[in-house]
Amino acid sequence: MASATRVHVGVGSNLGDRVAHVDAAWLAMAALSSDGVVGRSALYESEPMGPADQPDYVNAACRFSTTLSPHALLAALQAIERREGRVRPALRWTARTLDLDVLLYGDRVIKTPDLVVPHPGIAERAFVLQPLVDLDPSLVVPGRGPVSELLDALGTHSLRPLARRSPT
Ligand code: A4P
Ligand code: MG
Repeated sequence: MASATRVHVGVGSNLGDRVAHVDAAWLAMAALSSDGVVGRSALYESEPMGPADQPDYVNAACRFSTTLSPHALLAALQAIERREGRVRPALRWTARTLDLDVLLYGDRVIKTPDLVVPHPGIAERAFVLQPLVDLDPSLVVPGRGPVSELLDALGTHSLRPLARRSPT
């Protein structure tokens, strides 16, 4: 059996029932996890980075171990996005029901036309770093440093913690 790699996935939504889309993504990722377990961070709300004429985002991060290759993981995440009604217009950074990004794939550095890991924006986005710190404060982004130090450099003023509807 292939050995499992620990991965971190960024989850974002700014259309429809945002928390429901994030919850659905967390549940769906259990099928990709080698032991069925998926850890998840708290939820955070923030203004959109990029075009401002769209609703605020809800962001979180998930962590699990998987035997899927990096590209198979990306394809599986895109299938979950489609199931949650994601439509991909030609324009980048438009509003979406669900966005799933491969933030980290173990300590691998991957640079292919359709998959770049660590995710390129990771060190500049508090809405990515704070959820990663929730999951694992000692986590290190290959080539960039510990998530806690990257977050300290940015600050968390742009984030609003969001309550879950029901305990998990
Ligand atoms: N791709 C390359 N590397 C990766 C990766 N590590 N994970 C490729 C996922 N996909 C990766 O993505 C475009 C292409 O990126 C994919 O086909 C894949 O092959 P997309 O999801 O179709 O488009 P996108 O999300 O609009 O573009 P992009 O550049 O991935 O944007 P980001 O970085 O996902 O940012 N503001 C707030 N507050 N919160 C957010 O979550 N998110 C975005 C989108 C903008 N503003 C935001 C937020
Ligand atoms: Mg994306």
